[in-house]
Amino acid sequence: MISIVLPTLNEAGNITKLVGDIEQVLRKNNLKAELIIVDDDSEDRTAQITRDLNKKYGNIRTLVRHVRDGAGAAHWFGYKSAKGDVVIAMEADNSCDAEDIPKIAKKISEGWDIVVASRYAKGASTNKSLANKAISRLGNVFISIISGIQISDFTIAYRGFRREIADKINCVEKDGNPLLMEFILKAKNAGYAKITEIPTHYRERVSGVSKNKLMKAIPRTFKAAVRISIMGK
Ligand SMILES: Nc1nc2c(ncn2[C@@H]2O[C@H](COP(=O)(O)OP(=O)(O)O)[C@@H](O)[C@H]2O)c(=O)[nH]1
Ligand SMILES: [Mg+2]
Repeated sequence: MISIVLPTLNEAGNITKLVGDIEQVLRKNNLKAELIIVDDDSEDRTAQITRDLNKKYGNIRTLVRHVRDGAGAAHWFGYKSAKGDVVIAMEADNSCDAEDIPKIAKKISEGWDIVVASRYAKGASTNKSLANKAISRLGNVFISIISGIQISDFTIAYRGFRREIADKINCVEKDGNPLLMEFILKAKNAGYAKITEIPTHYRERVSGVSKNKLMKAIPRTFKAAVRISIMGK
């Protein structure tokens, strides 16, 4: 079984379409999955909407946290709560293409430990602004060099991995980008070194607002990357 982890903070305008898209892809590809919504007590009734969606689909678990300590912490909580053998994490703002779910699952079943849906791999696309893309790409090249991991996107939420990795490592970062990077580097250090990527088509959210504070996230991501690569923790 696959556990699909979706952290949400005020995604009422996005979650119904996303869940519908995911359920359709699962059905079409004969995949068995649970959807784990990690909601940080959104004001816009996101949790209530997903509980209602469960009445229709029956495979959705809504977990509500009453701390708001970041998208990274929410992801980590979702990873740890997963019951499937394979975890696939996504953003909940319709920026990730659900059609990649079977491709990621297939790669894991072929023996890969982590499969990242990269915005920068050959054949991928993203509508990020040019400046934003340049900074992100440069940062990712740096992380790839210091970690020795040959992928092009360490800070994308969209990835699949073996569930057991979340038991073998301990992630401490709270913000989104640092945690997403930390997970991959610590997994490699713990021996889960079969890490690969597939190209994805990433579209920035149309509904709702971004909660990512890049000016804070960028230095934290670098600091954590250096710390993990050099000190191993
Ligand atoms: N549970 C939870 N989810 C969050 C939090 N911050 C962001 N998210 C979710 O994480 C995903 C990515 O966040 P987003 O704001 O789109 O960041 P961006 O894509 O980097 O601009 C979305 O699904 C958000 O709803 C948070 O503090 N708690
Ligand atoms: Mg987003």
